[in-house]
Amino acid sequence: MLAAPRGFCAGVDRAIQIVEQALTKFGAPVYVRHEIVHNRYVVESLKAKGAVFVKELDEIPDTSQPVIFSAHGVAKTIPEAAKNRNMFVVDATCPLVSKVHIEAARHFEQGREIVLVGHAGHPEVVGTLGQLPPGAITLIETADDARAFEPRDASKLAFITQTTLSLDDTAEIVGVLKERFPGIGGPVKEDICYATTNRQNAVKAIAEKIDGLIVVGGPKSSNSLRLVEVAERFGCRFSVLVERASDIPWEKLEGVTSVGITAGASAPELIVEEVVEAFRARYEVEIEVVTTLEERVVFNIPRDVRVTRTPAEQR
Ligand code: 0O3
Ligand code: SF4
Repeated sequence: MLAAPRGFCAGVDRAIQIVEQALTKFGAPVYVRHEIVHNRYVVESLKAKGAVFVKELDEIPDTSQPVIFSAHGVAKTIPEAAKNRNMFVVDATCPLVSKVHIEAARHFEQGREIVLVGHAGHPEVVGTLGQLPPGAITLIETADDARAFEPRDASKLAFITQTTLSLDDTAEIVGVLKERFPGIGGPVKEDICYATTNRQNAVKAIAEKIDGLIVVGGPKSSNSLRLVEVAERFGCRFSVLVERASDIPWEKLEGVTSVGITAGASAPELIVEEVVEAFRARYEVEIEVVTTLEERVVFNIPRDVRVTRTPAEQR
């Protein structure tokens, strides 16, 4: 069973297009801070076209070539450092991550203490925490953290979340916060994006009908890891993350008759096809696509790097 929606979301598609179009427009090298998205195949393909990936800006020589920030977003200090070095910055932060940054700034201006629900050390969390001065945002990771959290003033509190979290875990954490602090400000539910939501729901829709789930995605990809968890929690006998077809643990598939396949928001469909082909090489395969919803979200490419016209401009 092929879950749908799966694979690239609008933010990932936009981020990859930004690198590709920057390469077309300005030639190589184009510098990218952090993996543009958490997928080795995507990163290696862009490297082969002339993208140079760095961890930090100080690894980049003085240059007038584009410097691209990854889809996960960056702390305020990063564009400041780039400006000091007169870098030509193109920001590939997903607009739905930027939206959370704007919410954080708004709460801060209104004098609220902010709780961020997310995973410590993840680049999106580092970027969101770095939107405001140290101490303005407290990170909480679990429902127990939410139970233990002591605000400075419970009447001036707000929450925001990472975009790629588990819907169920986050509902529990937000539930604890709302119960303890009924006046807490924040989004209606959380800041988990449409793509994360739809991919988790698509897995839930097939979980009871399959013996196990293969999730195509990178080991650092938060949204992909959440898909593995969803299948485990909804009763699949096994649920595994694979970067390529060669990672499929065939020994776990003994006696299995029905397998689900999905892909995280940063995983190319080409690898889903590679996985399906690997099954065809070993089994007689019958494919059923289970579509829970059609996605139509598209984000524009920044003008600075755009070589193709937007759909609106083509009209
Ligand atoms: O945030 P996550 O680890 O899931 O990142 P990926 O795998 O690169 O997918 C894109 C999602 C993103 C940029 C943040 O929402
Ligand atoms: Fe944007 Fe969601 Fe995709 Fe992240 S997973 S890049 S927030 S659309």
